[in-house]
Amino acid sequence: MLSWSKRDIFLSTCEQSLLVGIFDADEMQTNVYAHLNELQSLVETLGISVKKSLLLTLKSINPRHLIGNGKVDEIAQIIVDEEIDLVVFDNDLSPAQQRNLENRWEIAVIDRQEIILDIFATRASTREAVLQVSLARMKYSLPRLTRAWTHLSRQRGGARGNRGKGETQLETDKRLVLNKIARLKKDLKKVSDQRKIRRKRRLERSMPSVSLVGYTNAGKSALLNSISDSNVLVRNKLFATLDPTTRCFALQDGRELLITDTVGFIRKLPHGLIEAFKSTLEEALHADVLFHVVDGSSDELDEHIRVTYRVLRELNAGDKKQILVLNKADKLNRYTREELRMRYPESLLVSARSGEGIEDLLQTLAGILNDDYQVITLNLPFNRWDLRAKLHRDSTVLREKYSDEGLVIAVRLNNQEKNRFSPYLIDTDWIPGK
Ligand SMILES: Nc1nc2c(ncn2[C@@H]2O[C@H](COP(=O)(O)OP(=O)(O)OP(=O)(O)O)[C@@H](O)[C@H]2O)c(=O)[nH]1
Ligand SMILES: [Mg+2]
Repeated sequence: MLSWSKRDIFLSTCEQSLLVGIFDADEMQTNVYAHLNELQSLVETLGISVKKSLLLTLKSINPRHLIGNGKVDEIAQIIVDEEIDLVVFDNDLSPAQQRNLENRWEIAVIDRQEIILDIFATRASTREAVLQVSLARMKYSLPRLTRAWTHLSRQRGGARGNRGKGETQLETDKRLVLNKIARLKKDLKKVSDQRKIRRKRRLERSMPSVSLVGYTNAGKSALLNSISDSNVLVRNKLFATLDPTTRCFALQDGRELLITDTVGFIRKLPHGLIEAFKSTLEEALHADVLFHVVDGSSDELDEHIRVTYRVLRELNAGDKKQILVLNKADKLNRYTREELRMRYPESLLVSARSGEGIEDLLQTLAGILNDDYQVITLNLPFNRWDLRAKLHRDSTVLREKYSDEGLVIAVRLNNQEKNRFSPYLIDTDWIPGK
């Protein structure tokens, strides 16, 4: 087994891969193909082309190689005939199975988890994301590393002295990785403390906010662009977004909102990565409303929605107010549109590309926010000009006029903010905005 840095270099030289998917006989054939197609996009995202895909059913699990000896030989032949230099399994491989297959085929063998970890590693752009991905990779490599060393030390011949040396080497190596994990955790804590301060500042503002969540490649970043006209990275590559990116935009009535993009979810997201991104996602989930974005043109729509709900529940955000947004409407014909409307009556059909449905989406959002944010009127005394400045900075001020005692100001606030300003609240029929 190769060490991680050597593995990185090695993987970057791989050109032609063979994909292997294993399915139960009772699994739907279409699902299995969709999963393998998804694995193909993941592998291609890393710049490795897919020469061939194999679907296998297993009568029983062979603990040594996962697949039976006959299949191991058959694949060995394909590797030679097709000049394959990388085999990727859709199923998880144990560290031992991975090593045994690599020894047998003499090329790199990796699983879906490792592919996802690698994609995250290449996409991480902020310091926090880089640290989080490194930590997840270290944790993934620890058991593999340990067993690899045990295996190597045994290979060294088994003389007593040698074995002792092997064990020392293993211990040293383990300690190095554990030290690195401890250091990464410490660095991460520092970075996330800083983020908490920023979040607190943001929460002190009463500006409403919305977060885009959903399966990878659904079009969240494209939708953010379309809504905020910003330049967030949009790519036809999975996981183009790793760090939440926040923009500000205004509704038609002038109300300003924050909109945050998040990292896409995926089937079988390695657990270490869910952990890693929890903190980053949690911040986004503090939003007033979630746009749950799905690729409406995907055959795997139902599964994508299910995966996203599951992750949201894991993040304790299952009950959050959300709008199901079926994106890529420009790719749908009349019949599919009708069918989707019947299957998901609560959803909105939009296209980030053509702009279709975006106005409806923003109006629905405004409706939800109206329930949370109210227009209230305050009478601020002249000696509290600081409060006026705060309202102008952090909320939407609709109108102001001078009165005998001070300034009458109509402003949109949520309940929490409203309580803060309750001493100055006045009941008036002065209609704001007119
Ligand atoms: N036809 C069509 N394509 C779209 C639409 N919205 C996005 N796309 C394409 O879908 C692909 C993925 O879009 P992104 O916005 O990067 O998707 P994402 O949900 O942010 O993906 P991750 O960041 O990986 O989670 C890109 O090739 C977009 O151009 C749309 O409304 N119509
Ligand atoms: Mg994105």
